[in-house]
Amino acid sequence: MTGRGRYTDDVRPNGLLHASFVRSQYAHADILRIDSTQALSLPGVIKVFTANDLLTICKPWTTQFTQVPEHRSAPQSPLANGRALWQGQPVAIVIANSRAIAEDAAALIEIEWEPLPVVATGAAALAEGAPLIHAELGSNILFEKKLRGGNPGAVFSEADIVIRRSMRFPRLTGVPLESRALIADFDPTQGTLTLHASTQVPHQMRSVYAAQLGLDESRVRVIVPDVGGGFGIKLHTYDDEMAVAASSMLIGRPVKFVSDRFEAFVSDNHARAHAANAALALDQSGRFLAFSTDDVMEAGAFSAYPRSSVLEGMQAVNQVGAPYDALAFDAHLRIVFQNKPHTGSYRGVGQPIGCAVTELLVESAARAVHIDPAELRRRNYRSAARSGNITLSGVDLGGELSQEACLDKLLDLMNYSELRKEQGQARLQGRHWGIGFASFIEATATGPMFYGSSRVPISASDGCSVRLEPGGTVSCITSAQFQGQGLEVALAQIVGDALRLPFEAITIIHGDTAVTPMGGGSYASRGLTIAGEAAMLAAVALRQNILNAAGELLETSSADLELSEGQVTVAGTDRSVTLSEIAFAMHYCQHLMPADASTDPMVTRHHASRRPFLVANGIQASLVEVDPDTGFVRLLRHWVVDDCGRIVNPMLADEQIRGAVVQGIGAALFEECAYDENGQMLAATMADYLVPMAADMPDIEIGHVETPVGDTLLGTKGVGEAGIVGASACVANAINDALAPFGAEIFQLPVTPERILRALGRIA
Ligand code: SMO
Repeated sequence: MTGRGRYTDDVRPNGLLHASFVRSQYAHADILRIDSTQALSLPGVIKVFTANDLLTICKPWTTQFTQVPEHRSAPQSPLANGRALWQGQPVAIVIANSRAIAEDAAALIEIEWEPLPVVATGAAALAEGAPLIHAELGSNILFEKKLRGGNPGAVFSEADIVIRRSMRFPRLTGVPLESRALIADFDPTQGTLTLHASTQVPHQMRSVYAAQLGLDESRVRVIVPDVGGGFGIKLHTYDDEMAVAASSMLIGRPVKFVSDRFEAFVSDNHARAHAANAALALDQSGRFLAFSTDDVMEAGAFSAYPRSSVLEGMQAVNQVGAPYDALAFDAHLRIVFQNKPHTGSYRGVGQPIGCAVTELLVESAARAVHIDPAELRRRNYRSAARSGNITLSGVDLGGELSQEACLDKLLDLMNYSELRKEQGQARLQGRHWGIGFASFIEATATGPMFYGSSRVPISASDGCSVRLEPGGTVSCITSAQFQGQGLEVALAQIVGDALRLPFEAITIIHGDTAVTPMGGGSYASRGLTIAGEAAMLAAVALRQNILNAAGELLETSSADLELSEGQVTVAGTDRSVTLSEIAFAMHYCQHLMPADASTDPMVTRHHASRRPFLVANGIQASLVEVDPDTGFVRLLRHWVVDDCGRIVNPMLADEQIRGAVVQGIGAALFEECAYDENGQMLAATMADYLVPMAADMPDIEIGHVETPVGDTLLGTKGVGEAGIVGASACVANAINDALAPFGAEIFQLPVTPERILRALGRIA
């Protein structure tokens, strides 16, 4: 608001050059000839590079990890090498004195193309005789998995009722306000590469760049200025970014690339893109017996690097039915290549799909058995005491969930029974209100994602150094990476609390691999729980050092000392020493401290979660009004009750939930990376890819159930994705509830006015 933010694009090193890309206009085509003559003759153009130029210093990469051998991808280069595999794939990079010149020059590059048959959908990828995107892999299947629990065949065939629905969830993308941005600065005199990057994962990026460019990690430094949103888009390493780094190495000058909005839509990773045939078997009394899903997910042309395109699919199937007890489970997942941008992480990673598949089935079942949907959920919620911690799909929930407490709180918050009456009255007046629910679990605070695979440099831990400054304030240097969540506020609270200092006395430093401890960074709702625990451990250790030093100054045992705001006192006396006196002693009089006393003014601690994740849970509800003449949906109210363990900062927790709910509403009603059958994107502008607007959004009321995690100091679980996991399902259910009197149901997102009118039979 004061104009003092500093984003990657605001960084302007001396000698800076600018990059622009020529991107493939075709979804699938051979590149016969590239002619850069005219482009190179434009004044201000420094270089034009194509695939082979960069391959001299940048190795191709293949996404793989040893723990999932059935996952396959193909080698990818910074620039399309002889063949383009999606519309938007970078083919040539122009380096010039200004971005404008680089763009003008890019337009002068002539490319002769030989278009190839396009695989534009998941179904097309699996069709008999489909063109192969990577012939050497022998099929278009990137990953296939079958999961089974109990005896689903028998349970489904003997069940009283089976709800079967075919569901469609489109490609989405994260649309961070700040697009992807990178400045690569290779210094040939030092052999060092410095990157200013808009990323969620500085240490991962350092590792990946070093490996691909043949540099030692100690020669690569990633600095992250302010980040204007990441949402998972900024977890991956992109071919165009690697091309920028390679170009800087070849030229020996800094090169900046800032993605414009149009190229963001065809080069940022996409996500979701599921077609699922799903079923729920239940008996007449409404007891759930089995869930199944057969999910075909789009991967795009390559598996995202280095985190792959697999996690979205796995979580989309293994969370189906997770909140409920059942006897059997059956899932089939196929993730397939097609000529589109790769799919990868986007806030929630598959969980919004697992939730939607489950919860859309549950409310269809409620209508079929004429049981109130809240009551039907209550009857079927899983109980660890009864069923253990592990779901039929193999997800370890780690203990009892608090689903009934969340439901009770939600029904109270929304005044449910009253609301149902109002809904009935509204209907009498010709107003079609719908109420929908979605129970959800959220796998948070991801620890060891790939179980120590040496190939994937993703750390299960985060680290924090705390330093007592000479004046008695504290600096907190964290491996957490901020992208607008407000995590720095929560870390300052944690450190301040442990050291009895006011919030203002804590300075947070982050976002520089040369300065901070190493750690995983920000994704999977892990920042507070992993990096916050590290900060807590470091602050507790520094507190002990402060007491040790104070003990020397006061000539007493540290066990007799009490730390209060800005001073240490001998318990039960008025003898005290101020924190700045202690700090002075720790910094300038260390030589007077006994050599064997721990009085270091700076300590570092790391925290690694030993579990793959901590499972949070909650429930959402939505009230909508549907106009059956226009198909327009008005969002009236939205409620969330979430259990993310102990809450450190209620305002931040609530706003994380609200922001993510809004993104989930976007997926429910507006957003779709629409493509035609030639793999041409139809929605590559903000006028076509509709993100939710503030004025369209309902008030979002939030409640919490707090079940602290037992084995950490903080007791927190993640909260950053809870909102998006449940919101789409909940809004879609509310619309289906409004449409129920018409006998219409919709199982395709986004639920647009057109789809509503079609479901109502008002248009063909
Ligand atoms: S999609 Mo998140 O940044 O793990």
